[in-house]
Amino acid sequence: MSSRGRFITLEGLEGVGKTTNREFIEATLKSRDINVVVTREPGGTELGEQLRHLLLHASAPVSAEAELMMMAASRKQHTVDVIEPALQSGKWVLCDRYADASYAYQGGGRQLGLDVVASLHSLLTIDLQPDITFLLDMPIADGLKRMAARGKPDRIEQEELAFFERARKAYLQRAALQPDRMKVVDAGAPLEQVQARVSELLMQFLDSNNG
Ligand code: Z5A
Repeated sequence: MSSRGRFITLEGLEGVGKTTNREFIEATLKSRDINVVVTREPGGTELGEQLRHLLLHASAPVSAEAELMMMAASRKQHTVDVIEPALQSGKWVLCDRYADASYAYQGGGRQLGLDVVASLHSLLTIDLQPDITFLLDMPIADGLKRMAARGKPDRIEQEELAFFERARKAYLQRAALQPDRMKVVDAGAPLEQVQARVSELLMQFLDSNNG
């Protein structure tokens, strides 16, 4: 039987470079002959991608609670259908956002509170913890500037600055409580510097995980 794979996640606010660094991490893992499944949330399954579309483009109002439950529905399906089977078969999983995002955006940004997010995850037995999380962090205005070039913002991206400030604070508070898992990377630095730091942290992780 193959040993269980490792679960790596990327987190952070808009425009911090999750996609850019995800591609970099994927290439590094592949260069080490690690079989990696790359996926994202919300999304990652057919149902999840349909929920993603609704979450980002719903034309009717979406309550904070409904938003949290749709994120969780996507996460449950994704965990059961994609992430757990991959990890159990020995594959590694690299995921663009996972549960930490709900603590940041719905718990912090939408002000539902962290306990509500934790209770819902517990009710749905979403208890999988990433082995390492890269939290890409930078001032919000700079991230939004990077995103401005991308055209029309989606439903969540249209939120006011205070929403993103609360989400960032929740992310950083969570990282402070779990420093062994959540590695905060200064994402405002030039890309070469960001990737040098991501690479350093990834190498440490690989060395301690037989990668
Ligand atoms: N959401 C939620 O509320 N609750 C949840 O539980 C979950 C998600 C799971 C979708 O996320 C939305 O869902 C998101 C949170 C919410 N909403 N918002 N707002 P997403 O991950 O699909 O969307 P995103 O956060 O907007 O990410 P993104 O658009 O893919 O951006 P990114 O991946 O972080 O950045 P990037 O595409 O890699 O880089 C952006 C640009 O900056 C690009 O031109 C790069 O070339 C450039 N870049 C990257 N790094 C650098 C550096 N270091 N210097 C200069 N330029 C750089």
